[in-house]
Amino acid sequence: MQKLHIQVLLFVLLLAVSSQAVAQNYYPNGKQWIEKAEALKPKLTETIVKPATLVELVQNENAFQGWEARKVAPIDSLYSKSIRQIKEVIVDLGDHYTGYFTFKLKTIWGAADSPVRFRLTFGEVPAELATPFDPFPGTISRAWLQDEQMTIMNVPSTNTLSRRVSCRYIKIELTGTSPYFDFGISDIQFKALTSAVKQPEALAATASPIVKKIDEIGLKTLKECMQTVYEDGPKRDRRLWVGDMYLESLANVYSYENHNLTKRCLYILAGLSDDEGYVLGTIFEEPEPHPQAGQRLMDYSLLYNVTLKNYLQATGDKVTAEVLWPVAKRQLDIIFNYVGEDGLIDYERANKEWWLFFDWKEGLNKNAAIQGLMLFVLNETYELATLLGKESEVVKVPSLIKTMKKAAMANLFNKKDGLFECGDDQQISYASQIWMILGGVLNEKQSQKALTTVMDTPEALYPGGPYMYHYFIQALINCNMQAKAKELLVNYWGGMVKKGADTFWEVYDPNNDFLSPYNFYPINSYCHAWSCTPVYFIRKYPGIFQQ
Ligand code: RAM
Repeated sequence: MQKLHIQVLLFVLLLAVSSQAVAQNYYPNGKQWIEKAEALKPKLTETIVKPATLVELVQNENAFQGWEARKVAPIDSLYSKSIRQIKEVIVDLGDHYTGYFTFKLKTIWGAADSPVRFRLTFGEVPAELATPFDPFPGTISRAWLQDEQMTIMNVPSTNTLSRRVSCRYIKIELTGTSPYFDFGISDIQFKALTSAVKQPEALAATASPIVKKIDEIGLKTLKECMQTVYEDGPKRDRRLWVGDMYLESLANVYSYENHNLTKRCLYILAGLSDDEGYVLGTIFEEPEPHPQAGQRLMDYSLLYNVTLKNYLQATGDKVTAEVLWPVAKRQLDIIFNYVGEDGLIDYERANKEWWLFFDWKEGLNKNAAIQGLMLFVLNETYELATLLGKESEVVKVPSLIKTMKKAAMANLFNKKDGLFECGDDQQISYASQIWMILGGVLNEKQSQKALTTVMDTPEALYPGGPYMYHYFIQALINCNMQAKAKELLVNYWGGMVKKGADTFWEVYDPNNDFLSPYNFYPINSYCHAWSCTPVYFIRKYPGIFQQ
């Protein structure tokens, strides 16, 4: 009896171990893919930036979030004085950078008989330095905020903060010193990092000044998010998210052309996909590449396929596309699993079992949006299959597209007003129209009507941030509303320019400077990947944006 028990136990153990081994290797080459990605890790370009000015923060109700940084003195006025006298100062790097902060301390008189201590705060925008961080009301980690205590044992010394930061402004506060010696700060340097090397071409001379400015800031935004992966934001979350990568890689094709970075990201996401072969929403690089386990984000998993297709078209690298094709094919199972015979997505179940993101927008019903996005992905994946000569592996896709379109029209489209509506309260949102248009459900005229009507419907839920604005502009272009696309791009991103953006923001609602998905606007990211896409539009469609 005892022996049997042990045998059963051993068998169960063996089963657990082997199923785990299987679980970790949904794709037999998963481990090699991670190695491949690691081999593609770019060496970052370093630029040393030396600040030229000191600023002060001035309250101004017309400035973004109520604060403006006003130049007060050249940097030498800091270097020539005692920091014990100054106590607190704000240094301006002159632009937004991502990297490492170094400064020197020099003795003025006496011998350092104690450590000295600073509080350093790094801000992407002025209000970040003017708003008290505590008591912290945010819903994500307080530690994202870039305030650091630095204790220095020796003067004179050269000191580098070990944390990589992302900022334009640096507040230096002296919080601990001794009365028995005096010292000053000198030689502040910021080592800026990026994997964007190429100098993108200049725009046509006919491009308007505001379009040029938007392009310039978009390029800057993308450049800083391009590190050893496409990060979402160099301040926060400093990691690869599929949706951000999708838009960054689009912009990259028309600017920095660092295709190896896209390749690396595609490999790493594939290698770190979950035990069922689904690409997870986000992964981390350190201390070693690992996924955020369980982060199933449906729209992002599906956009992996589109990124792969675009990568193939931009590079002609069939080898990579063929290697990763099984991953794309597997993502289609997400669609097959949630779409019923009738061609409609089981939204309730999808929404329960996955995170459907689409936008930071309170109350958005994503039923129509996910139906549209699935159609978009089916079309794009079928195109990928065609480019690879693999249509035979996805034979059911063309008919599924037809059924899903029909179902969308029959169940989610209100013929009377020409709009897609969803949810118990027949919610009307921009997101629903946009994604159905991108999914190819409406013809040109119907699309124009849907977009025009939704823009004339004050109660319609409008896009919550730049990520959805990207798809909005693409939808306008797809249905030939070129002038409107340009107007929207200029108004929306130009709105950030007018409010003083050095890089484009994660969150921007022209009606509310203080909006934050995390209940604390200073923790928003002000250099954010998904906000770089004007670069893509302006450069891909010069006829629309550069004339
Ligand atoms: C946030 C990040 C990122 C986005 C996800 C869904 O944490 O800002 O950009 O892709 O959410």
